[in-house]
Amino acid sequence: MLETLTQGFSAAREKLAGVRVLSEENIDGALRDVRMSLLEADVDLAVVRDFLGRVKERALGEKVQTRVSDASGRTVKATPGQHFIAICEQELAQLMGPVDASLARKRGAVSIMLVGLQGVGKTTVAAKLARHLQRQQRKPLLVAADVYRPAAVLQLQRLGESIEVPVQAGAEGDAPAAICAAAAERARREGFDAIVYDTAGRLAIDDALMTELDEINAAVEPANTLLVCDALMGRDAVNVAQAFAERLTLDGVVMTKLDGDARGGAALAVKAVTGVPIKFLGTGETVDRLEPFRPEGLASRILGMGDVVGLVQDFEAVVDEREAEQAEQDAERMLEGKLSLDDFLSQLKLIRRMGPLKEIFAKLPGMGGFADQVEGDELTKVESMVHSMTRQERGDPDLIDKSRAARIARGSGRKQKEVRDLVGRFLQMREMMGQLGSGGMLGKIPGMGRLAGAGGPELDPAALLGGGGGGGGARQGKRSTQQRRKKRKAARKARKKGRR
Ligand SMILES: Nc1nc2c(ncn2[C@@H]2O[C@H](COP(=O)(O)OP(=O)(O)OP(=O)(O)O)[C@@H](O)[C@H]2O)c(=O)[nH]1
Ligand SMILES: [Mg+2]
Repeated sequence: MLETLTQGFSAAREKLAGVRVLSEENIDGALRDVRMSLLEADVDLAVVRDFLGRVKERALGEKVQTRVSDASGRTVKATPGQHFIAICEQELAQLMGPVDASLARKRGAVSIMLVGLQGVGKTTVAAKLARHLQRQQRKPLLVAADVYRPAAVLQLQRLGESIEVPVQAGAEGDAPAAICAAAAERARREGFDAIVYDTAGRLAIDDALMTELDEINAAVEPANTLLVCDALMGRDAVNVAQAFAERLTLDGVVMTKLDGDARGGAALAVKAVTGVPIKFLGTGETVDRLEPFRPEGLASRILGMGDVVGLVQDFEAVVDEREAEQAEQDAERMLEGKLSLDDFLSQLKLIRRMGPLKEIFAKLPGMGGFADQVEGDELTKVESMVHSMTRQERGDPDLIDKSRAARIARGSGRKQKEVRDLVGRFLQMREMMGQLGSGGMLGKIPGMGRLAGAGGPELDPAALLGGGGGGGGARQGKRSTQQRRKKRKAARKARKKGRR
């Protein structure tokens, strides 16, 4: 996802690595790489020109502060290269934002009409949104208003079944607007407080399509009209969005298939060109692969700095309170270099529930390379090997010599080499964790700042720019995680009190 852009910014960062002052010359050099990657990512030309102009102007015009306070108030050194990247991060976020990913309501109910060309993911998004609304304690109704493809209704019904959301469809010959009006009526009658209308797609924008959407619009007056766009379409997605925006009042865009696209230019340019903000990202085929859009998060990911706030949100979506506490304790032990193979296994299992590992690691600064090692059946293999170890070995894998490895391999039905690889990988990871613990990235992980020893934390770009604009995502996350932790503590106390 978005690798093309990340490569461009990495190249720029490298070019500026040893630079003492930002000059027109070295900025131009760095921006050349950025320009190339933006164009390769299929970002609209005018948007590219604008973006580069703004970054250059700021990079030249702003005095580079070499000493700034980081999130914890410590004074740290900043380099001109870091300053440049911080400007890029803010400008990227600005380009895509501001975004309010919440959904509008009418008379207390959330209603959403989904529109878009054929095959972009409308039906999938309908189910994903229903799931999203369910998570917010709403009771959604799905409406199949695609009357042209017989399979379309079936598709939505299957999706609805999988998340236990009822699907309203019409009888043969019903007009889409009539189906939607009947569904709206049923929603009111039966107490549904959210409704999602899945409409038909066309190969191109034509009058018949627009008239049909106008009719549905007039019949049910949805509180939200969202355009579904396919990231794979690149710049075409932006053109389509423009055309829809000219005919319909759009409240937002859902950008789908971001998982299948290395370029991501559409995500960057759609707001700048059409004025319509992205509200959600679709990052996979299954119903839980929908993310409320956070421009700062995407900007940070594009710059190769991960998206720790997004990661924490993913994490909190899948774990309960007890697991969150456990994970926090594990993390503390990890950083003290006390990670055992048991901890490792339970962490892996927890992480697996958060979604495809490639994506999770993409949100962790510098961890992208680890994904393949734990993908697929690997987890089951790891599990069987760990279970064949003695308690002592799990706690102290350094003990595992050749003869122990042979025994573990026999016990788990794996090869000796696999056992050795696992131990090697584990030790490598533990070492990495140790390095993280002594400063660096952990300063930026919400709730872990205090664990990041004396090694001088990495810079939060927002700190460089006085915290204004789009940066500072990580710090926001830190604050809210601490708040949540406090809340959990308070809740525990209250429960204890109640039992007495
Ligand atoms: N990888 C990936 N695939 C997606 C995503 N969203 C949808 N798809 C796939 O894209 C294909 C089309 O999705 P649909 O939801 O049927 O698209 P649609 O817009 O309803 O299509 P029509 O009703 O024919 O216009 C399906 O195979 C989906 O599984 C996504 O975010 N990532
Ligand atoms: Mg469909």
